[in-house]
Amino acid sequence: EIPALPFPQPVKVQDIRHTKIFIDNEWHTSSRGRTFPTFNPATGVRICDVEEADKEDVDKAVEAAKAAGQRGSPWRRVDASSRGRLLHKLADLMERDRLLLATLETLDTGKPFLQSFFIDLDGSIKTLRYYAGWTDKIHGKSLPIDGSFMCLTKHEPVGVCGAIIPWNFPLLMFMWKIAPALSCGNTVVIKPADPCINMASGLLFQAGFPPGVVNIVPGFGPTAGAAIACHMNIDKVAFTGSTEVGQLIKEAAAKSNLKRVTLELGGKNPCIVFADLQLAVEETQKGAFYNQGQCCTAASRVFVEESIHEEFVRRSIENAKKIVIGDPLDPRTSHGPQIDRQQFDKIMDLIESGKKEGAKLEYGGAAVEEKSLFIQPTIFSGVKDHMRIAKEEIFGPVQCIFSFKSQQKAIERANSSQYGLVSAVFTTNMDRALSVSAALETGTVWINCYNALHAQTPFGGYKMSGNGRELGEYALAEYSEVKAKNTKT
Ligand code: TXE
Repeated sequence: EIPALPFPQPVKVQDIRHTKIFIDNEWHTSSRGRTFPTFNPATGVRICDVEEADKEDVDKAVEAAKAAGQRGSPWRRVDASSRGRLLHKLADLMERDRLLLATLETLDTGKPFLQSFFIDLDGSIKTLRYYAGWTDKIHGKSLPIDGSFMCLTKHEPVGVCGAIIPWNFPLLMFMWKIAPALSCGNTVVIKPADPCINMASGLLFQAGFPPGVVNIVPGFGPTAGAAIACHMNIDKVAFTGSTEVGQLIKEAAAKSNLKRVTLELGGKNPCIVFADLQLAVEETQKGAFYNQGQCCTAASRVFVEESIHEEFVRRSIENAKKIVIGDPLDPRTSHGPQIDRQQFDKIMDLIESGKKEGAKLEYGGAAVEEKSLFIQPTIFSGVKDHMRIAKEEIFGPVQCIFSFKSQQKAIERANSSQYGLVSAVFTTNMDRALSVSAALETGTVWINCYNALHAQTPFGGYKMSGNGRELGEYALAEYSEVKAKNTKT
C-alpha cells in the first residue's frame, strides 16, 4: 500500500555506474567485446550500454562461484549468524540508496515511482531481512530409527545456484533469488533480463560479501541464459519467466547434469466475486492493472456472480477513470508504459482479438498516443471462455470480466486453465471462502484481497505455472541438500 503525503521524490541520476559484468567482486568487460543498450520505455531515451555476457563469461562466473563455495573457503567459514549480518548490511545499503534505486527502477521499467519506492524497494529490503533472520536457524534433526543406529540430518548448501530473472520486477526478483540462496550458504550466478540491475553489484561489493559469492552476468536468454541452464557445474537453477522458456530450462537441466530446477512461470489468474462489491472492484482492478498488467499474478479473469455483474462492470469503469496515466517519475502517476515494442504489440494484438471475437469493450482498448508505449487500462465484459483473451497470458493492462450463475461452474471455469499460479475469492461468507479456496487449483488463494505477497509466505504455481516455492520457510528447502548421517550406536 502507498502511504499518504508527503511523497518521496525521485532523485536526479547523474551517471549510471556499474555497467560491467560482475565476477569475483570485480567488474569485467564482455569476452566477446559486445555491449547492449537499455532504454527508458516512457521516453525511448537510451539509458546506458551494458557489457553483454555470453557463454565464456558465464563459465568464468561459475568458476568463481564454485571456488567461493568450496569447503574451507572464506564464505563457507563465515559463521551462520554473520551470513545474516551480511544480508542485513545489503538491506541497510538499499535503505540508504532507496530514492536512487527507486528512481533507476522507474527509469528502467517505466513503473510509477511511488510503486518502485513503496513496493519494489520495500519488498526487496524485507526479503533480505527475512532471510537474514533464517541463516542461523537452518538446522537438521536427530531421528529415532530402528536398531542400534542414530541418524542426524544436516542441511548443506546445494552449491552454485544459477538464477535467470525477468524484466518486470528487476530488483525484487534479484532479491527473491539471492536472499534465500545466500541464507542457506550457496553461491550465485545470476542473469538479469534488465541491464540496470547491475547497480546491485556496487551494493554487494560494499556489503562485503567475499569474492565469487554473487556474480552477475547481464545478457540475452538464448546465449547467457542457456549457458546457465545447461552448465555442468551449476547445481541448481531458479527461473522466473515465460512457461515456454521454463520448459527449455528444465529440458536443458535434464540433458546436462540434472541440476535442481525451480520455475516461476505464467498465470491466467481467476478471481471469483460473490459479494463485497466495492472492495472486489478495487482489488481485482488493482490486480489487473498493477505494473501495467506485467505481472505473473495479473488478475486477468474476473468471474462475477450474475446478480451483481452489471453493477460490478459499472463500478469497474468508474474506478478505472481514476487511474492517472503519465510520466512515471511524477509521483502522481499511477500507470506507466509497457516495457517495449514487442510486448506492446502482443498486448494490442490480444485486445484486437477480444474485439473481433465478440467481447464487449467497456473501457480503454487503445494506445494512449501514437508511437508511445502507453496502453489505456482496458476492460472487457461478456468474455467467453473460448476467446484468446480468456486463455492466453496477456501481460498487459487488460481486465476480462465474465459472469457466472453457480459456484460449482465458476470453480470449474476458474480451474480450466493450464496455469495455476494465484486466484482470489471475494465473499462475506466464511464457509464459502473456505470451500472455494479449497477447490481452486492455484499455489496461492487470496480471500478478500489481491497481490498480498509477503517475504514470509510461500509463492509458486500449480500445473504449468511452475515448480517449487519461493519465499517463506518453504524456499529454504529449494536451496539446501539434506545429508543423513547414520551412525552405529
Ligand atoms: O520472457 P522470457 P519474455 C511472460 C509474459 C510475457 C512473455 C514473454 O507472458 O509476455 O513471458 O516475455 C531468459 N534460455 N513472462 O520474452 O523470454 C530471458 O533472457 C535461458 C512471465 O521477456 O521467458 C530472461 O532473463 N534463458 C513472467 C528470462 O528468461 C532464457 C515474467 C525471462 O524471459 C532463454 C516475464 C533461454 N532459451 C515474462 N530465453 C513472470 N512469470 O512473471 C529467454 N531467457
